[in-house]
Amino acid sequence: MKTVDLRSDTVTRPTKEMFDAILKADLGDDVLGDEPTVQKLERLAAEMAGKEAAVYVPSGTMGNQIAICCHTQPGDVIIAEEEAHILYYEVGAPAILANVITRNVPSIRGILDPDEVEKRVMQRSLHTPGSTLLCIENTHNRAGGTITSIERMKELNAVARKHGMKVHLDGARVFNAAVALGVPLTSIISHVDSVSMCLSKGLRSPVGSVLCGPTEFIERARIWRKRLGGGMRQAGILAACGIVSLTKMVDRLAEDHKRCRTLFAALKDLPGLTIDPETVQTNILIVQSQRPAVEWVKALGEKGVDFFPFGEYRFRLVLHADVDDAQVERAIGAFKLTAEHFAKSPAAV
Ligand code: TLP
Repeated sequence: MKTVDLRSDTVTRPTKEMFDAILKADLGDDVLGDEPTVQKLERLAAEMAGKEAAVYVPSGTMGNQIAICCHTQPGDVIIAEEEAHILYYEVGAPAILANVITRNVPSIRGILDPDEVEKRVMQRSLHTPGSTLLCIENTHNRAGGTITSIERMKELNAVARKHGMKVHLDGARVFNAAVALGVPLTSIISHVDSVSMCLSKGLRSPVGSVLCGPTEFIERARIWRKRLGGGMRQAGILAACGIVSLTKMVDRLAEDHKRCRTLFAALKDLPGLTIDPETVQTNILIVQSQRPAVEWVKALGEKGVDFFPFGEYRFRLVLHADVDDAQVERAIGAFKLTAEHFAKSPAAV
């Protein structure tokens, strides 16, 4: 039986429509600037984001890091939530590529508090570096797919503006936020200067993200992409999938959110597990466990359900298009059996 793969929404396989689009794609050389399918994707992404321009990049990490490089000068300060992907999972790239220092903001459920942000703003002086960029992550991965509201985006933007800072949105899953809130994407993105949006998570593309922003910013981003080795030649093969992602895959994210709620309802009262209901907003469940998370991962893995630990007593379950209702039921069954088994055999102290 097929494994129920709840490790990440990055694991989705391209759809038949994507394979068909690949076969039909007009191709050129994107490094030479004549890739029609990449250009089509970039125009579409910019239009959907309500920004002047967009550049197609191989990954969300590259989109974020290029944005930081373009918005800052070496020695500047960037401010981000303390468990933001940019700080937590990009292997120290802001220090290495943009040569910036970071001020990390603790938060409740991944949602930045404007006052806490403002406390960490530094004015450039003979003695101190200047803060030039605020990074927001919406939805927030490590907090459990939590949404920063439009109102909060507006407030954060106001703090950044007040101090002459730009705002970059790690919008790897910003479509999940828009679908869950039932609002147009632009109502979230209009409060930031740049956004990186992933096509290869819930939107099912095999590869790629789009970085969107003002024309002049995107021209500099293209130079950074080349510098980092992210220039791709007949990238229309991949961009063709990206176009399917943006035109056909957005609305279906609601199904992942619904299945996430189903899983939450079944797991929340199991012995040995707790889930903060306030974090159940999109397609990610963060579960606290009394026993070490690795024990749950191992036990469930033996029953054909895969996921990652997200801390010593914390694990993450991610819903996506390649997990259907029947697989959710199988996962629930496996969790129930494991919880019963663990309840009968107390953890070694
Ligand atoms: N996140 C991955 C892992 O790196 C944790 C995942 O499985 O969720 N921003 C956010 C908020 C992300 O969650 C991710 C990927 C990225 C950026 C980076 O995207 P890629 O993997 O395309 O570089």
